[in-house]
Amino acid sequence: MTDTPFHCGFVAIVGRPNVGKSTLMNHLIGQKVSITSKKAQTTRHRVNGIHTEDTAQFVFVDTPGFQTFHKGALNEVLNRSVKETLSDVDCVLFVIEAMRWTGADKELLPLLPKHTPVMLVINKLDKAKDKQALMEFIETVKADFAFADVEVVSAKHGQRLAELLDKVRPRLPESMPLYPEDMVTDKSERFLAAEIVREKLFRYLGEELPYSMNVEVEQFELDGALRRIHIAVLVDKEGQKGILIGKGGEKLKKISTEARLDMEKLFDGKVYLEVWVKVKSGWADDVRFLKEFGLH
Ligand SMILES: Nc1nc2c(ncn2[C@@H]2O[C@H](COP(=O)(O)OP(=O)(O)OP(=O)(O)O)[C@@H](O)[C@H]2O)c(=O)[nH]1
Ligand SMILES: [Mg+2]
Repeated sequence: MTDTPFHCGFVAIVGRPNVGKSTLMNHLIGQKVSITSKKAQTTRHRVNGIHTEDTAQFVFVDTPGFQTFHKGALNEVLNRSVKETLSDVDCVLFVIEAMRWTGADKELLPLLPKHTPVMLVINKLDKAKDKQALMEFIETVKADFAFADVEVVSAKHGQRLAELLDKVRPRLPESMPLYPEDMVTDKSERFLAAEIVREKLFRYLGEELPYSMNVEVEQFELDGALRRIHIAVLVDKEGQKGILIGKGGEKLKKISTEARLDMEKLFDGKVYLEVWVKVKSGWADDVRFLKEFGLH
């Protein structure tokens, strides 16, 4: 019998906002550890998602969508996070949307590493109805960069993810696993709890509002099998507080209930969750404040 060597390595997932990077990572690891939404720039923190097989361990690094169109302290911090990730991985998944090869995608090409394999991952395959047009689209994109490989997937519908893993696996270096086999993320439950609340803000509030809010865990306690979690949502202005709370407290209640259900699923146990709102002004452009939240 020959011993198959174990492979383990880091795989960065990068791309412009909203192409489906976080959805892809969640489906690759089979658990929802990175938040997703229809709005661009949902992801603000790097999140590692771990997928372990008999002979390989993939450590995916989900990154914030890279963009330079809107300047500001927050974007600079997010973009730096992407650049740092790219310098230190074994393989890169460069994600784009099927049939959309935009200026914002191309902007990222100069940042891609030269000595690390970069795979082109064309997501949202379910939206591309015309096969011939898709083939031509792939050729157009391939002409712009020396990709190590190409795969077409639908993250949301779990299509062709096994094929993608097959292409990434041989790129991982020979190494012992870095994490226990049942571990799906390196992030703490405390971090994940705050992220889940942030996801609900993105899902249930209007276009602009969630970007000016932040979320802070004020208490996280284990009481037997029960987790007691208190979370504050920090808003810029008094008026935003009213919108978030909603008529008769309905909106905040919906947000907390959905967040609690997601936490119970992810933590596999009962959660007692309290969410409240605090006013804090001017955070979006205050780098010092971003640092307090570990975003630097
Ligand atoms: N139709 C379709 N939609 C998808 C697919 N994958 C992701 N989406 C949707 O695309 C939107 C963005 O998904 P995210 O995973 O949050 O995208 P992201 O690239 O992580 O975005 P940022 O974190 O903002 O950069 C969500 O509404 C997803 O449901 C897919 O395969 N097909
Ligand atoms: Mg994301």
